[in-house]
Amino acid sequence: MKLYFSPLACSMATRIALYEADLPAEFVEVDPGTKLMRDGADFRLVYELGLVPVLQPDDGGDVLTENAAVLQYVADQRPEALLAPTDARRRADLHQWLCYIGTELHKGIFIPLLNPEAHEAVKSSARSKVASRLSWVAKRLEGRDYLLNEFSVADAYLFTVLNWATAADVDMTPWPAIGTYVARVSARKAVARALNEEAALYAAEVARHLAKT
Ligand SMILES: N[C@@H](CCC(=O)N[C@@H](CS)C(=O)NCC(=O)O)C(=O)O
Repeated sequence: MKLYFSPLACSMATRIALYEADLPAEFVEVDPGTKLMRDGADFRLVYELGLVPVLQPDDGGDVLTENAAVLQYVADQRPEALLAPTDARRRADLHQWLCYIGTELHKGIFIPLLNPEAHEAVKSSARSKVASRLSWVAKRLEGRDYLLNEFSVADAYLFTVLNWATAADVDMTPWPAIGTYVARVSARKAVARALNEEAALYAAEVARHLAKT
């Protein structure tokens, strides 16, 4: 498998899933600003929208896009890693959380707050949703270690998105259950490895941009 990713972007969830499942993969870095890969090739020739994650499965078929689809596909490549439930009801619970994270948190809150070009009205609308959307997550996590009790790809995605809180100026202190959860997830070996590697790649990406200015 080949994962097209940008450092510390939502694609980090798939790196976490790959490490959790101990699946071999090639990682291809995409600069989110220029849409170029490290060899200078245009990522938009891989996926015309220029969004990560993109996964090239080993089956020679089309690339796979969208976090919810990519994460479930990776989980299904190594069922014994138990990263996604197999029975229909529990798989629907997983799907529910992947959609919630993707729409209510990732796109609904964090993308507008992280976008320096977003109009203040857009940011203000995103800020107005923070308390309700994170309270719902915190309520779910009370008395549970992970969203579905056991670690799943939904936790890989939620952790990746919550990792943007400082950069987005989202204060998490009203939700101690989320703080405890983030500490629990970041203590996992696969998660710590993914985060350390992507933080180093992100720092290198920033340095390359600064060198050009
Ligand atoms: N709906 C897509 C969204 C993916 C997405 O927004 N990726 C961001 C990184 S977190 C990206 O590639 N942004 C670059 C851009 O907007 O040009 C999914 O869930 O996979």
